[in-house]
Amino acid sequence: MLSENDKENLKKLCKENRQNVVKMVYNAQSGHIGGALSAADIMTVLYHKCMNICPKWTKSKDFENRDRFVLSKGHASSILYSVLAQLGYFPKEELMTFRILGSRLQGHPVPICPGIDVATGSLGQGLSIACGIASGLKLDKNPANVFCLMGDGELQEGSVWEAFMNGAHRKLDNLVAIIDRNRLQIDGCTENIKTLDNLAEKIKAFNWDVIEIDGHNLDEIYDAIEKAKSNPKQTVIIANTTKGKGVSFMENNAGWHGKAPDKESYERALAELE
Ligand SMILES: Cc1ncc(C[n+]2csc(CCOP(=O)(O)OP(=O)(O)O)c2C)c(N)n1
Repeated sequence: MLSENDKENLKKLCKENRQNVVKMVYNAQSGHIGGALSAADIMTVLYHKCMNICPKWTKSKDFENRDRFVLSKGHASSILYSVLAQLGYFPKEELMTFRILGSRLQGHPVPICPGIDVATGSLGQGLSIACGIASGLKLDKNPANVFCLMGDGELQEGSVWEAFMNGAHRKLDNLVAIIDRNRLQIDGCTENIKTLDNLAEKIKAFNWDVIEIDGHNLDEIYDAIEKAKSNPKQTVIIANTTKGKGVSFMENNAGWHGKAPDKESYERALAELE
């Protein structure tokens, strides 16, 4: 359980992260808002409360043993950059270089950016990469955990299921996969495009433990991640979320998947996030 103090701090950080996402995409006039806002609470709790990381660690035992993160839904990079800036991986001012040619904050994450280990964005690959990292860490007897955030539309890629099979075969109890179950993908509802329900049963059939939560409830996010970390079996957290969460006219609207706001929408969005 999070303390009341923790929760208050996290709420402020979540709010700042949502504001940053909107500002970055507006400033760049391109980027993915909906799936960044749906993942904002998950990313804030994960990075601020659950991961063993520190921007100051370099080439040390601590650095070797740091937890790893793979943003499989790489298009939601703005939320990852915002969290990394909060933690001090780079100055917050750099957020406004998002998607500008030559910036370290490219539209999809690349390891030239401090705090990022893996280039992602081609959907369907992240869980395989996370399985590889988790296998390597186990071989090295390294105690680090690996976290991988996936989109639900992304699960329609067959390679994800190959990775589920692999993770169970290799007994990767150091791997936690989190699914941002916002039920929308680029052009509509996941259930209309290629149904995923009953998702928990499907994943359990691949021999993973499943924890299902409200992905906007800070306590539930924290408890699920902590439980998954100590679970002696590979775990998937299905986080039920709302795409565009926090901005009423973006919520549950696939049209805001990858669209930049104009000045009026930008001002309305920021007013709602105040
Ligand atoms: C292999 C691949 N195909 C297509 C795309 C383009 N694309 C970017 S985001 C997206 C939709 C992803 O939906 P989902 O995984 O549900 O993400 P979320 O709704 O959380 O943003 C698509 C098709 C891509 N990045 N990679």
